[in-house]
Amino acid sequence: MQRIVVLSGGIGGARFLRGLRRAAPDADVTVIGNTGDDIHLFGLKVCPDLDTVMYTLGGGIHEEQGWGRADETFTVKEELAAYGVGPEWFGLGDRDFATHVVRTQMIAAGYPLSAVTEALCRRWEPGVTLLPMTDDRVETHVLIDDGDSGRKAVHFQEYWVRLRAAVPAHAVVPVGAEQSRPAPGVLEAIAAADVILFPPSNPVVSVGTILAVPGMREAIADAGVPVVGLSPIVGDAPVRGMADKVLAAIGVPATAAGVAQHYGSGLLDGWLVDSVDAGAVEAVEADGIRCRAVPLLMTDAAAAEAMAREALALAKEVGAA
Ligand code: FO1
Repeated sequence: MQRIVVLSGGIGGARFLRGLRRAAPDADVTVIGNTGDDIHLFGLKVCPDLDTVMYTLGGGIHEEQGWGRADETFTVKEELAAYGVGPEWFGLGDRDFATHVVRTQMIAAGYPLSAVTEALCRRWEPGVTLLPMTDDRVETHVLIDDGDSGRKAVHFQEYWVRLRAAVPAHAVVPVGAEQSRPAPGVLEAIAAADVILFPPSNPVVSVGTILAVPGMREAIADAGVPVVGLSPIVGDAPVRGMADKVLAAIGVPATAAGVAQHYGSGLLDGWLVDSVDAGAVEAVEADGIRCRAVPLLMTDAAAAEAMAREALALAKEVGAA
């Protein structure tokens, strides 16, 4: 059985994984999920990227929105607001709240996040093994302007959701990453993998944060198996979200080739760019990364499945080389 490891953020990663499950229904898929987006709100631990993967693969996601639950209501949020308790800018729905209550209760009882995630997945049956990148607390902060001359760090969700990434990001810092350790099963899954995939997730705040966990990069490089990524940038703009804003913060051009070069040939063996970026293939290959141009817009599950097939085909090709 083919063992596939995927480093995933939220919406883009989750939709790609749905395609991968269709493309390789018999594969043993382990997802290493970003937890740098996690936030504590109302005394509860919220893990947006883990939940987005879990709900998307488990059939509970709000399809159009890409995050949160389908058929959601917001009574608890409204009641909290009536008490003057915020933040109001983060949309936590009633159904979603239940997930965070269970998670927080289990963590308070002493269970690590990896065990909690496993327990939550027992309900959702995502068809993959979903592991948080770490059980330790890592929180992505973004450095923005404050007043005339100062700067301040805000939580990634405040930058992303409240500020809609509309202000310049001067730095992106995964606070706590340096001291974190990969969660149980993460290094083992990488070492046992036949293929490692980087879905079209945010290269800075999703895949980049996972790679910031000590030991992760080395484990991937040492696995000695094909590592193939898919560009989240199509035609010089992010497919979703505001990846260009955080790429600027780390000085990486928001282009399909720029992201491949940022990961580098030390990590990546293969890279898929969208057909409109076919002109980037030569530059990526010149950097020692095998590159193909294929359609990369996940307009529906069939398109995501086709992308996953292309990624596995490229992995096979670089593996045979
Ligand atoms: N994204 C938004 O744009 N607005 C929201 O109010 C919001 C709430 C939210 C609640 C739970 C959850 O799991 C995700 C949520 N997201 C929301 C998505 C999230 O902010 C980001 O898209 C991811 O963290 C980036 O991967």
